[in-house]
Amino acid sequence: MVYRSLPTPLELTDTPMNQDLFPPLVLDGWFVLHQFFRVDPLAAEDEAHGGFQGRTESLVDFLSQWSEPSDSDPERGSRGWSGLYRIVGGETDYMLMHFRPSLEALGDAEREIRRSPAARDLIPTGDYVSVVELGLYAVTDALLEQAQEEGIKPGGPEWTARVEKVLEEELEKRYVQSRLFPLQPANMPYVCFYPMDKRRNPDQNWYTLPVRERADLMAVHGQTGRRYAGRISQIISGSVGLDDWEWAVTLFSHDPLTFKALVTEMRYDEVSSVYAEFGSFWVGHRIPTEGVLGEVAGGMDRE
Ligand code: 76R
Repeated sequence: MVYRSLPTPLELTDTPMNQDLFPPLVLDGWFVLHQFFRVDPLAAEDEAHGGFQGRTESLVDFLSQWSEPSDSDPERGSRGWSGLYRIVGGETDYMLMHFRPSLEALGDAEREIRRSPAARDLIPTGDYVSVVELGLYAVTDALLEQAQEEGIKPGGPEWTARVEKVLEEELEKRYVQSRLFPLQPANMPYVCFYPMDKRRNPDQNWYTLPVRERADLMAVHGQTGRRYAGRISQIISGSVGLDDWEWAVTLFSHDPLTFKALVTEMRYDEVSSVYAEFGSFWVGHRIPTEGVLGEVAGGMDRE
Protein backbone atom coordinates (compact mmCIF):
# COMPACT_ATOMS: atom_id res chain seq x y z
CA MET A 1 0.00 0.00 0.00
CA VAL A 2 1.44 3.35 -0.97
CA TYR A 3 -0.12 6.08 1.08
CA ARG A 4 1.39 5.83 4.49
CA SER A 5 4.47 6.90 6.36
CA LEU A 6 6.52 4.72 8.68
CA PRO A 7 5.68 5.12 12.34
CA THR A 8 8.22 7.04 14.37
CA PRO A 9 8.59 4.54 17.27
CA LEU A 10 10.84 2.38 15.13
CA GLU A 11 13.48 5.07 15.23
CA LEU A 12 13.29 5.59 18.96
CA THR A 13 13.80 2.05 20.11
CA ASP A 14 17.56 1.65 20.01
CA THR A 15 17.92 4.37 22.58
CA PRO A 16 17.73 3.33 26.25
CA MET A 17 14.26 4.85 26.30
CA ASN A 18 11.71 3.66 28.80
CA GLN A 19 9.39 1.35 26.90
CA ASP A 20 6.48 2.79 28.90
CA LEU A 21 6.90 6.05 27.02
CA PHE A 22 6.26 4.45 23.64
CA PRO A 23 4.26 6.68 21.28
CA PRO A 24 1.33 4.92 19.62
CA LEU A 25 1.81 3.48 16.16
CA VAL A 26 0.10 5.88 13.79
CA LEU A 27 -1.15 5.58 10.22
CA ASP A 28 -1.21 8.78 8.21
CA GLY A 29 -3.63 9.61 5.41
CA TRP A 30 -4.40 12.76 3.47
CA PHE A 31 -2.67 16.07 4.19
CA VAL A 32 -5.23 18.70 5.12
CA LEU A 33 -5.37 22.48 4.78
CA HIS A 34 -8.17 24.37 6.51
CA GLN A 35 -8.32 27.92 5.10
CA PHE A 36 -10.44 30.71 6.57
CA PHE A 37 -11.62 33.78 4.64
CA ARG A 38 -13.71 36.88 5.03
CA VAL A 39 -15.38 38.32 1.95
CA ASP A 40 -14.28 41.87 1.16
CA PRO A 41 -17.34 44.05 1.86
CA LEU A 42 -16.51 46.13 -1.24
CA ALA A 43 -16.32 43.07 -3.53
CA ALA A 44 -19.71 43.69 -5.16
CA GLU A 45 -18.54 47.15 -6.37
CA ASP A 46 -15.41 45.82 -8.09
CA GLU A 47 -16.25 45.27 -11.78
CA ALA A 48 -12.91 43.61 -12.73
CA HIS A 49 -12.74 40.02 -14.05
CA GLY A 50 -16.46 39.69 -14.77
CA GLY A 51 -17.53 41.35 -11.54
CA PHE A 52 -18.08 39.63 -8.24
CA GLN A 53 -20.18 36.89 -9.79
CA GLY A 54 -17.64 36.27 -12.56
CA ARG A 55 -14.80 36.02 -10.07
CA THR A 56 -16.81 33.71 -7.83
CA GLU A 57 -17.22 31.39 -10.81
CA SER A 58 -13.50 30.58 -10.58
CA LEU A 59 -14.18 29.20 -7.10
CA VAL A 60 -17.06 27.14 -8.48
CA ASP A 61 -14.75 25.75 -11.18
CA PHE A 62 -12.14 24.83 -8.58
CA LEU A 63 -14.70 23.10 -6.37
CA SER A 64 -16.19 21.20 -9.35
CA GLN A 65 -12.72 19.98 -10.24
CA TRP A 66 -12.09 18.86 -6.65
CA SER A 67 -15.39 17.22 -5.76
CA GLU A 68 -15.33 14.21 -3.44
CA PRO A 69 -14.18 10.92 -4.93
CA SER A 70 -16.48 7.94 -4.60
CA ASP A 71 -16.35 6.05 -1.30
CA SER A 72 -15.76 2.78 -3.14
CA ASP A 73 -12.85 4.09 -5.25
CA PRO A 74 -9.76 2.09 -4.15
CA GLU A 75 -7.51 4.83 -5.58
CA ARG A 76 -9.26 7.68 -3.84
CA GLY A 77 -6.27 8.27 -1.53
CA SER A 78 -4.21 9.36 -4.54
CA ARG A 79 -6.48 12.33 -5.31
CA GLY A 80 -8.29 14.19 -2.55
CA TRP A 81 -11.09 16.76 -2.50
CA SER A 82 -11.95 20.31 -1.44
CA GLY A 83 -15.10 21.65 0.21
CA LEU A 84 -16.51 25.07 1.04
CA TYR A 85 -18.28 25.86 4.32
CA ARG A 86 -20.11 28.94 5.55
CA ILE A 87 -18.85 29.83 9.02
CA VAL A 88 -21.20 31.50 11.46
CA GLY A 89 -19.74 34.07 13.87
CA GLY A 90 -16.25 35.52 14.28
CA GLU A 91 -14.43 37.40 11.55
CA THR A 92 -14.54 34.47 9.17
CA ASP A 93 -17.20 34.04 6.49
CA TYR A 94 -15.97 30.84 4.84
CA MET A 95 -13.77 27.81 5.47
CA LEU A 96 -12.21 26.01 2.53
CA MET A 97 -10.99 22.55 3.40
CA HIS A 98 -8.55 20.72 1.14
CA PHE A 99 -7.50 17.05 1.38
CA ARG A 100 -4.50 15.99 -0.75
CA PRO A 101 -2.07 13.04 -0.86
CA SER A 102 1.08 15.14 -0.33
CA LEU A 103 2.28 18.43 1.10
CA GLU A 104 3.18 19.53 -2.45
CA ALA A 105 -0.36 18.88 -3.68
CA LEU A 106 -1.70 20.81 -0.68
CA GLY A 107 0.56 23.72 -1.63
CA ASP A 108 -0.78 23.52 -5.19
CA ALA A 109 -4.34 23.85 -3.90
CA GLU A 110 -3.37 26.87 -1.83
CA ARG A 111 -1.61 28.48 -4.81
CA GLU A 112 -4.48 27.79 -7.18
CA ILE A 113 -6.91 29.55 -4.85
CA ARG A 114 -4.51 32.46 -4.27
CA ARG A 115 -4.11 33.00 -8.02
CA SER A 116 -7.77 32.62 -8.90
CA PRO A 117 -9.92 35.69 -9.65
CA ALA A 118 -12.01 34.81 -6.57
CA ALA A 119 -9.00 35.56 -4.34
CA ARG A 120 -9.52 39.28 -5.13
CA ASP A 121 -12.56 39.17 -2.85
CA LEU A 122 -11.30 36.82 -0.17
CA ILE A 123 -9.38 38.19 2.82
CA PRO A 124 -7.51 35.38 4.61
CA THR A 125 -8.32 35.18 8.34
CA GLY A 126 -6.30 32.06 9.18
CA ASP A 127 -5.33 28.55 8.16
CA TYR A 128 -4.25 25.21 9.58
CA VAL A 129 -2.01 22.43 8.22
CA SER A 130 -2.29 18.82 9.45
CA VAL A 131 -2.33 15.19 8.32
CA VAL A 132 -5.25 12.84 8.87
CA GLU A 133 -4.06 10.25 11.35
CA LEU A 134 -5.26 7.08 12.98
CA GLY A 135 -3.58 6.37 16.30
CA LEU A 136 -3.39 2.64 16.93
CA TYR A 137 -3.25 2.56 20.72
CA ALA A 138 -4.86 -0.86 21.21
CA VAL A 139 -2.64 -2.41 18.52
CA THR A 140 0.51 -0.82 19.98
CA ASP A 141 -0.33 -1.99 23.48
CA ALA A 142 -1.00 -5.57 22.30
CA LEU A 143 2.24 -5.69 20.28
CA LEU A 144 4.31 -4.43 23.20
CA GLU A 145 2.76 -6.92 25.59
CA GLN A 146 3.40 -9.78 23.18
CA ALA A 147 6.99 -8.63 22.64
CA GLN A 148 7.57 -8.45 26.37
CA GLU A 149 6.19 -11.96 26.92
CA GLU A 150 8.35 -13.39 24.15
CA GLY A 151 11.46 -11.42 25.03
CA ILE A 152 11.50 -9.56 21.71
CA LYS A 153 13.25 -6.21 21.80
CA PRO A 154 11.20 -3.35 20.36
CA GLY A 155 13.24 -1.92 17.50
CA GLY A 156 14.91 -5.20 16.57
CA PRO A 157 14.31 -6.86 13.17
CA GLU A 158 11.63 -9.21 14.50
CA TRP A 159 9.74 -6.35 16.12
CA THR A 160 9.96 -4.30 12.94
CA ALA A 161 8.63 -7.22 10.86
CA ARG A 162 5.68 -7.61 13.24
CA VAL A 163 4.90 -3.90 13.14
CA GLU A 164 5.05 -3.92 9.34
CA LYS A 165 2.70 -6.89 9.16
CA VAL A 166 0.18 -5.41 11.58
CA LEU A 167 0.19 -2.08 9.75
CA GLU A 168 -0.34 -3.83 6.41
CA GLU A 169 -3.29 -5.71 7.91
CA GLU A 170 -4.76 -2.51 9.30
CA LEU A 171 -4.44 -0.80 5.93
CA GLU A 172 -6.39 -3.60 4.25
CA LYS A 173 -9.42 -2.74 6.36
CA ARG A 174 -12.10 -0.73 4.65
CA TYR A 175 -12.81 1.08 7.91
CA VAL A 176 -9.16 2.20 8.17
CA GLN A 177 -9.18 3.45 4.57
CA SER A 178 -12.32 5.45 5.23
CA ARG A 179 -10.69 6.98 8.33
CA LEU A 180 -7.43 7.91 6.55
CA PHE A 181 -9.16 9.23 3.43
CA PRO A 182 -12.36 10.71 4.87
CA LEU A 183 -15.33 12.01 2.90
CA GLN A 184 -18.14 14.16 4.17
CA PRO A 185 -21.24 12.04 4.86
CA ALA A 186 -24.04 13.29 2.58
CA ASN A 187 -26.51 13.57 5.47
CA MET A 188 -24.13 15.59 7.71
CA PRO A 189 -23.82 19.12 6.27
CA TYR A 190 -22.74 20.80 9.54
CA VAL A 191 -19.06 21.23 10.38
CA CYS A 192 -17.19 22.03 13.59
CA PHE A 193 -13.42 22.66 13.62
CA TYR A 194 -10.97 23.23 16.46
CA PRO A 195 -7.31 22.59 17.23
CA MET A 196 -6.20 20.94 20.48
CA ASP A 197 -3.22 19.83 22.54
CA LYS A 198 -2.62 17.28 25.25
CA ARG A 199 -1.25 18.90 28.42
CA ARG A 200 2.40 18.83 29.43
CA ASN A 201 2.08 20.23 32.97
CA PRO A 202 4.32 18.82 35.73
CA ASP A 203 1.36 17.07 37.38
CA GLN A 204 -0.76 16.51 34.26
CA ASN A 205 1.50 15.31 31.49
CA TRP A 206 0.01 13.08 28.79
CA TYR A 207 3.49 12.42 27.39
CA THR A 208 4.86 10.93 30.62
CA LEU A 209 1.95 8.49 31.10
CA PRO A 210 2.83 4.84 30.44
CA VAL A 211 1.54 3.58 27.11
CA ARG A 212 -0.80 1.10 28.88
CA GLU A 213 -2.50 3.93 30.75
CA ARG A 214 -2.83 6.04 27.60
CA ALA A 215 -4.27 3.04 25.74
CA ASP A 216 -6.85 2.50 28.52
CA LEU A 217 -7.85 6.17 28.52
CA MET A 218 -8.12 6.21 24.73
CA ALA A 219 -10.32 3.10 24.84
CA VAL A 220 -12.78 4.97 27.09
CA HIS A 221 -12.59 7.97 24.74
CA GLY A 222 -13.37 5.68 21.78
CA GLN A 223 -16.39 4.23 23.63
CA THR A 224 -17.80 7.71 24.23
CA GLY A 225 -17.24 8.53 20.57
CA ARG A 226 -18.89 5.38 19.33
CA ARG A 227 -22.10 6.25 21.15
CA TYR A 228 -22.38 9.02 18.53
CA ALA A 229 -21.95 6.64 15.60
CA GLY A 230 -24.24 7.71 12.76
CA ARG A 231 -24.70 11.18 14.27
CA ILE A 232 -21.10 12.47 14.21
CA SER A 233 -18.30 11.76 11.78
CA GLN A 234 -14.89 12.88 13.05
CA ILE A 235 -11.57 13.59 11.35
CA ILE A 236 -8.56 13.63 13.66
CA SER A 237 -5.54 15.12 11.93
CA GLY A 238 -2.15 15.38 13.57
CA SER A 239 -0.15 18.61 13.39
CA VAL A 240 2.83 18.08 15.72
CA GLY A 241 5.72 19.64 13.82
CA LEU A 242 3.33 21.07 11.20
CA ASP A 243 1.29 23.78 12.90
CA ASP A 244 0.74 25.49 16.25
CA TRP A 245 -1.35 22.82 17.96
CA GLU A 246 -0.93 19.05 18.20
CA TRP A 247 -4.17 18.00 16.51
CA ALA A 248 -7.01 19.39 14.47
CA VAL A 249 -10.50 18.06 15.08
CA THR A 250 -13.04 18.33 12.26
CA LEU A 251 -16.51 17.05 13.06
CA PHE A 252 -19.48 16.60 10.71
CA SER A 253 -23.03 16.22 11.91
CA HIS A 254 -26.68 16.29 10.84
CA ASP A 255 -27.46 18.77 13.63
CA PRO A 256 -25.18 21.45 15.18
CA LEU A 257 -26.51 20.61 18.64
CA THR A 258 -24.89 17.19 18.36
CA PHE A 259 -21.45 18.92 18.38
CA LYS A 260 -22.38 20.53 21.67
CA ALA A 261 -23.58 17.23 23.11
CA LEU A 262 -20.53 15.19 22.06
CA VAL A 263 -17.92 17.78 23.01
CA THR A 264 -19.66 18.25 26.38
CA GLU A 265 -19.70 14.52 26.99
CA MET A 266 -16.02 14.20 26.06
CA ARG A 267 -15.10 16.96 28.53
CA TYR A 268 -15.97 14.47 31.28
CA ASP A 269 -13.69 11.75 29.86
CA GLU A 270 -10.29 11.77 31.55
CA VAL A 271 -8.38 12.25 28.28
CA SER A 272 -10.17 15.56 27.84
CA SER A 273 -10.98 16.61 31.43
CA VAL A 274 -7.41 16.18 32.68
CA TYR A 275 -5.22 16.28 29.58
CA ALA A 276 -6.85 18.36 26.82
CA GLU A 277 -6.31 22.04 25.94
CA PHE A 278 -8.46 23.59 23.22
CA GLY A 279 -8.00 26.37 20.69
CA SER A 280 -10.77 28.39 19.03
CA PHE A 281 -13.88 26.70 17.69
CA TRP A 282 -15.47 27.33 14.28
CA VAL A 283 -18.93 26.12 13.32
CA GLY A 284 -20.84 26.26 10.04
CA HIS A 285 -22.29 24.26 7.21
CA ARG A 286 -21.34 22.95 3.81
CA ILE A 287 -22.09 24.95 0.67
CA PRO A 288 -22.72 22.46 -2.13
CA THR A 289 -20.84 23.48 -5.29
CA GLU A 290 -24.09 24.12 -7.14
CA GLY A 291 -25.09 26.59 -4.42
CA VAL A 292 -21.83 28.58 -4.26
CA LEU A 293 -22.80 31.31 -6.72
CA GLY A 294 -26.12 31.96 -5.01
CA GLU A 295 -24.57 31.80 -1.57
CA VAL A 296 -21.34 33.78 -2.01
CA ALA A 297 -22.26 36.25 -4.76
CA GLY A 298 -26.01 36.29 -4.07
CA GLY A 299 -25.50 36.84 -0.36
CA MET A 300 -23.67 40.11 -1.15
CA ASP A 301 -26.64 41.48 -3.07
CA ARG A 302 -28.88 40.91 -0.08
CA GLU A 303 -26.61 42.84 2.26
O1 76R B 1 -10.12 6.30 15.67
C1 76R B 1 -10.69 5.35 16.21
O2 76R B 1 -11.84 5.00 15.95
C2 76R B 1 -9.96 4.65 17.28
C3 76R B 1 -10.26 5.24 18.59
C4 76R B 1 -9.93 6.72 18.61
C5 76R B 1 -8.65 7.30 18.62
C6 76R B 1 -7.27 6.62 18.59
C7 76R B 1 -10.89 7.79 18.64
C8 76R B 1 -12.26 7.63 18.58
N1 76R B 1 -10.22 8.98 18.73
C9 76R B 1 -8.85 8.72 18.73
C10 76R B 1 -7.81 9.64 18.81
MN1 76R B 1 -11.03 10.82 19.01
N2 76R B 1 -11.83 12.65 19.16
C11 76R B 1 -11.20 13.76 19.64
C12 76R B 1 -12.17 14.79 19.84
O3 76R B 1 -13.40 17.63 22.25
C13 76R B 1 -12.69 16.74 22.79
O4 76R B 1 -12.74 16.53 24.04
C14 76R B 1 -11.74 15.92 21.96
C15 76R B 1 -11.88 16.14 20.45
C16 76R B 1 -13.39 14.29 19.44
C17 76R B 1 -14.72 15.03 19.45
C18 76R B 1 -13.18 12.94 19.02
C19 76R B 1 -14.17 12.09 18.55
N3 76R B 1 -9.17 11.62 19.26
C20 76R B 1 -7.98 10.97 19.10
C21 76R B 1 -6.90 11.90 19.35
C22 76R B 1 -5.41 11.58 19.27
C23 76R B 1 -4.95 11.16 20.66
C24 76R B 1 -3.54 10.63 20.73
O5 76R B 1 -3.08 10.01 19.78
O6 76R B 1 -2.91 10.82 21.79
C25 76R B 1 -7.48 13.12 19.67
C26 76R B 1 -6.78 14.42 19.97
C27 76R B 1 -8.90 12.92 19.61
C28 76R B 1 -9.83 13.89 19.89
N4 76R B 1 -12.88 9.99 18.65
C29 76R B 1 -13.18 8.65 18.46
C30 76R B 1 -14.04 10.72 18.44
C31 76R B 1 -15.11 9.81 18.09
C32 76R B 1 -16.52 10.26 17.73
C33 76R B 1 -14.57 8.53 18.13
C34 76R B 1 -15.28 7.20 17.85
C35 76R B 1 -14.94 6.86 16.43
C36 76R B 1 -15.62 5.66 15.88
O7 76R B 1 -15.56 4.61 16.50
O8 76R B 1 -16.21 5.80 14.79
